[in-house]
Parts: sequence; structure tokens; C-alpha cells
Amino acid sequence: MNYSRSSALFAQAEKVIPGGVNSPVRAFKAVGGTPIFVKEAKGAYLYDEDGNKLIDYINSWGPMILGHAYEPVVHAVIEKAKKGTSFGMPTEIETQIAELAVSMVPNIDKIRFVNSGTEACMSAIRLARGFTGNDKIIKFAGCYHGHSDSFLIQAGSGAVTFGAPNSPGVTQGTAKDTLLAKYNNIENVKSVIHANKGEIACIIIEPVAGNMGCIPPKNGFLQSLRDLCDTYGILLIFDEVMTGFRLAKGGAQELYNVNADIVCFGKVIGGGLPVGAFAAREEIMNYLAPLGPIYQAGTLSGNPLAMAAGLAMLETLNNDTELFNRLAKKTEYLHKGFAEVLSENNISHTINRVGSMISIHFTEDQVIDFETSAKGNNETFKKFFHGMLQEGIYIAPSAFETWFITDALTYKDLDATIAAVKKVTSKF
Ligand code: HOZ
Repeated sequence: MNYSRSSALFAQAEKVIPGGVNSPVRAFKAVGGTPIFVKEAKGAYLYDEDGNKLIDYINSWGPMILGHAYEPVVHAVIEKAKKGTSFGMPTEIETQIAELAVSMVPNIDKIRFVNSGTEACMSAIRLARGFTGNDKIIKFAGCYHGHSDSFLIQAGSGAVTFGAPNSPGVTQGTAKDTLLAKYNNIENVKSVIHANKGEIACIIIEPVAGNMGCIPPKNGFLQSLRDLCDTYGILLIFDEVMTGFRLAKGGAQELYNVNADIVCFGKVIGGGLPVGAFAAREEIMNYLAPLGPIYQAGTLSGNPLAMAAGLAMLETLNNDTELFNRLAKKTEYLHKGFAEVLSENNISHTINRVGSMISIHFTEDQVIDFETSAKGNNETFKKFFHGMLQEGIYIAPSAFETWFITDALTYKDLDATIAAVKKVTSKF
């Protein structure tokens, strides 16, 4: 495939945007080569500036669960835009989407909308700190909760892709309040709690990790966290930016039947527009300004276009009773196909999958946490990434990101993808 126009656009972008991109993973530095510039997208496919058609497994890193340019979302945004794009005043649609979200997600009474998953997680820990009166938070190595200071300690996603899981610019004062634990290791969490008794506000976790590849929680791990939080008066925060409205209507809370105290959303909830949200039971949410003392705000929060897109998306998810099963079946189909062809080609691999999230790790060891994820062979991943691209399949340009399956993918697309994996890895 030819990428000359993308290369030219990237060269132009590099002159005025640091690294030529507005989010580092997009620069392709971890895999080499030139990032692809998108012209448009529809359903399961991306069309790039060089005229190539690609089957998309990133889907804007999760939001496009129904495929690109999903008609009801596009229609809702266009109609809303005709009536004004931002007022900085309340609108009825904010209550409509809030009511729907609260009805779909277990264990939440109130929700506040922000503009990104980063904002949602950043605000959630402030709320937890204000509510409990404690400063410290526990996060898990390899989990990524956006680029706010407190989270850039052993962070996953782009941070680890670029070897900067602990970013310069985060003060030591901030870093000392972020305690690290090992994903899927409850004994380790216990020891962190014991060493900091009475000082911890919250444990924040991706209930299914998606930023060190896809890593499911071990059986009982989330419930054990819940129990520990109850014992020690710590709030449990589920960062459901990836899993919310993707694994089930009620996200990971519903799938694993474990209640979080605060839940963070992003991606699907905005239907592809910049939306994040955090939610909790009333007792906690009422600590937020203007009812309570914990400040949080945003000029564009609850923006009408974003709310219209989110509402159209959530309405579809709420009405389509088979959607999550369909997505899980498609993902299982891919999983089986990948496992078969990778084994045939003698490629060491581990495939992790939950619902419509999946990742291939080039290691034969189980991948259960950051350490085991980091054992994946990155040279093999690079070859795999570029080989797949040549076959017209677009996956994330980093071994630490999850593939997101969309309902727009047909079984023909899935078969083409499995065939591509077979062809590409036969040359390794
Ligand atoms: N790091 C985020 C995904 N886990 C966002 C990447 C991007 O938007 O380029």
C-alpha cells in the first residue's frame, strides 16, 4: 500500500504540532513508519488520505462500538448543531442522558458529565479524597487513567509505549500520594493498605485492564478489592472508560456483579464526541459543588452536541438486547481463528479476551499483569503490525493497547482478518 500523502501530511504536521500528533501513540514511534492520516470512515472501515481502505480494530480507541458514522448519532449531532453548539447553560438533553445512564448502570444515583476520561478519573479521585478526608490513592501498575498528574505513575497505554510511565513534570509531592499495587495480586494490595492504614482515599482500577493489552481480572479479584475497601473505609473506583457501555449495558459492574463506589466513563458514552462522566450513589455525589464543597467545573461540560451523540448511542445500546452477545460472539470467533493460525505457524502467543475487547500477546506465558504483559516480544509485534497494515487491517500501533470490536464488522471481515494473521505470521 502507498502512504505518500500520509507521509507528506505528517511532515507538515510535525512543523506545528509536537511529534506531529495530538496523542503520542498515534505517531507510530513504537512500531516505526509513518502514521496514517484518515480521510473518512464508515461502519467497520477507515479510508485514508492515500485512498486505502482498512478494516478498523481501534475504533477511535473504543467509542465506535456500532461502527463509524453511525446514522442515528450523525443525525442527532447535525440536528442539534443547527440549534447552537454551546451555551454554558443547562439544557434538557443533559438530564435525558443522565436519566438513561443512571437507569442502565447498577449502583449509581447521579452522574456528572465532563469532556474526557482523563477529566472523569481526575475528578473521581478528588471526590474520593474530599469524601474520605484521606490523600493517598492506590492504582495498579500498567493501568492508565488518563494523563492527569496523579496517574502518571507506572501508567500503561501510551505512557509505557514510550517508556515514560513516570512522567517528568509530575511533582514528587503528587507522586508520593499515588501508591502502586500489582494487578490481579490481592496479597500485594493488602500489604499496600496495611503499610498506609487510615491514609487511603480510594483504589482506582480498570476492572478489565485495557492499557497493557486486555487483561481480565482473576476470578474473585474485584470482589476481594470490594471487601478490602469495605473493611478499611476506602472507596472503590472503577475506571470504566473502556469497559463502560461496552462489556454490558451496566459495564464491568454488571458483568462481574461487583459494586464500585464511583464509576468513571468515557469513549462509548459520548458516541465518538468528547465526553467523559463520573457517577456514584447520591451520598457521595452530593459532596460535589454546588451542593457540596468539592469543586469541579467545565465550560463545555454537558455540551449539547456531545450530549446528543451520547444519548443517541446509549438509546441504541439500551434497546438492542442482543448487541453485547453479538459482539462477544464475534470476538470469540476472532479469538479461535487467531489461536488456530498462530499455532499452525508456531508463533508463541497468548490471547486475552473479555466481551468485545481482545489482545494478542507475543509470549507463551499467561498475561495477567503489567510484568507479564511487558514480556511480549515487541520486535514480533512490530512485524505483525506492519504486516497487518499491508493486508488492510488497522490495529493499534502499540502492543499495550486493546483491540475494540465493533458491531459493524461482518463475519467476512473477521475471516479476512484471520486470513491476514495467517499470511503475515507465516513469514515470521
Ligand atoms: N492512550 C489512549 C488509548 N488507550 C488514547 C490514544 C489516542 O487517542 O491516540
